[in-house]
Amino acid sequence: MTERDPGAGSLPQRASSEKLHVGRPNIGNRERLMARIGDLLDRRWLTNAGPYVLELEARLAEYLGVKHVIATCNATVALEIAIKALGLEGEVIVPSFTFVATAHALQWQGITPVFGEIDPRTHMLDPEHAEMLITPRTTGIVGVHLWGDTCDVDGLQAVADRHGLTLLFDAAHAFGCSRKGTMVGNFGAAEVFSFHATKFFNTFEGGAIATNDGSLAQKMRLMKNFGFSGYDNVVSVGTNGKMSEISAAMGLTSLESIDELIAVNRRNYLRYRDGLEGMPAVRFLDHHDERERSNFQYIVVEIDNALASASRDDIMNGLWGQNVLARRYFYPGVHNMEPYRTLAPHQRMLLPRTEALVQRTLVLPTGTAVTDDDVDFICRFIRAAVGA
Ligand code: T4K
Repeated sequence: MTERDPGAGSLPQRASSEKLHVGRPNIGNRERLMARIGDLLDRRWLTNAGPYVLELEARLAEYLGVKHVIATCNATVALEIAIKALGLEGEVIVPSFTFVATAHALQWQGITPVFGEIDPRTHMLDPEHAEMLITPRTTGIVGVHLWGDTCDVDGLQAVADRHGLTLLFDAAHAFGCSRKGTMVGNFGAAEVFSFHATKFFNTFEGGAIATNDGSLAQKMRLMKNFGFSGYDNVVSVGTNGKMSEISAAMGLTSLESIDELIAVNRRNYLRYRDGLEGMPAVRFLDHHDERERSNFQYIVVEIDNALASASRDDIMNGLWGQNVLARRYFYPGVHNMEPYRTLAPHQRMLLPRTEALVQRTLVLPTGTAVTDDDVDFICRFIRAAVGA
């Protein structure tokens, strides 16, 4: 802690030594999961469009109200497949304030990610700034929904339409969320979900692509299975993006508990919001809107380093000292990571809002492994640390 800090001695101490994580996996009904695992072992059908994967795809399509869902091994490969199937090339505009996979999925196939600024209110891509970045080489925009909220879908769609660009969404954080009453999964040309262990709805590793475009869905289905259209018949370039049966078994089990998982997240979210209110140095990212659905899967605060007695990093280190493993997602911004930092060093100068935001954000633990007492402790700790 720095000299601005009120002193570790005056900060609350946590009694438990159990670690609290951002992204501690939620586990649904274990008996149902074990029964499904027993079944898949008995069937000796472990992957390659097995019955659980097909059932999960159908249930997800129903839940999202979307025509096609393609289950995948993770969201990164799903993004790569969608980008390839949509024929993106040249330059594609993405926010820098995202998990590095969004940009890597482009760079991996020789496409230049061009980093757009965020709207400081929502932390998501600002359509006006995105429009300023369009060049003759631009073919698309990848919008990213963050924190259980949705980005400015209408604004980005308008920019894409004006310039004949393809719009894809990284919806890794937005499974179970809606915008203007429509579930995420229905926007743009396609949307990609992550079902990684750290997501509130998980399949161990996994992801899915949702789209209402039948021919795009067919293309992506082929691509995720090496381009095979039946035995011995390869009709396109492809990769191995398949979800395994054990992952689908976890997904089906998680889906049965989804309402309870969201209810727990929502309760934690509201408790954090109450516990952190009234501190000028702390902004709780409040995206709660009764008219919309959210998964409430991330608790995000911004610490005003000038107003607080301790900086964001001091507070994070202090929390780690109490076994509360808060995270500073998405520090230091993708444009400051390799290879982007070296390929385009000037981007730093062009993204002042993102540069400021990565110094302020702190993501706090939530989910079924976090108790009311844990939330109360974390709020008390932050209040004491900022000197409120
Ligand atoms: N787009 C966006 C916007 C994303 O956020 C992500 C992934 C993707 C795309 C790509 O999706 P995938 O290809 O992964 O499906 C974690 C996750 O690995 C990553 O999936 C996620 N975003 C990102 C936001 O968070 P790390 O590097 O922070 O993971 P790690 O290992 O530090 O784990 C986070 C915390 O969770 C730790 O405190 C430990 C805890 N944990 C983790 C695992 C795996 C557990 O308690 N149990 C576990 O099994 O990236």
